[in-house]
Amino acid sequence: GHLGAVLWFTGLSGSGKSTVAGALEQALHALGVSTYLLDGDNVRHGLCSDLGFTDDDRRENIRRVGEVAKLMVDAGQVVLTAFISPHRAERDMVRELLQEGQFIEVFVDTPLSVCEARDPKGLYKKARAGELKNFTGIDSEYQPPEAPDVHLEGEQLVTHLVPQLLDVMRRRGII
Ligand code: GGZ
Repeated sequence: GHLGAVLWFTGLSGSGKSTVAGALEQALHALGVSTYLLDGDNVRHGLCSDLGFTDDDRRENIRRVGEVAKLMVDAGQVVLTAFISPHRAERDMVRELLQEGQFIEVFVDTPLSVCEARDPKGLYKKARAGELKNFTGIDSEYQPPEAPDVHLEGEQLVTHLVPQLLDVMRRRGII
């Protein structure tokens, strides 16, 4: 069996949060661990479809995701979340919602220059052109974690990053 926990991925748009979380999810499934991945794709179209990207809206987005993650952890799930979650205060708020050891903050540390070069959806280009306002890293702040539980070098391959995460989960007795 396994214990409920949240692996909270934070990082810039294009940093690789969803990619790493998705690869971890595959590895966990192979071990028989039941998981759920929360990200913008399944949250911002439904639960948070009324929210945009002002500081207040991002705060409310993260608050709701935190509360949902807490319910899922109570149900024994391993929850993976992939949101920019740019503010320390909100990430700390989610940490406070959960029991000691149930919240694992994973910083996907990919330099802005690399995220911008990747620009998979062309959003950085739009932000630089002034067509997209409040874009994280351009004209909206990203506050990097000061003491993340896991600090990933986001430029490395997922095949290298996933084992690091599995190790942390084993050491914490989650799997
Ligand atoms: C940042 C934005 C913005 C702005 C749209 N700023 O790379 P993506 O496209 O797929 O992921 C980004 C996603 C960020 O949503 P989150 O819910 O993770 O943000 S937060 O945690 O701050 O609430 C990006 C897209 O939405 N996107 N506009 N202005 N990212």
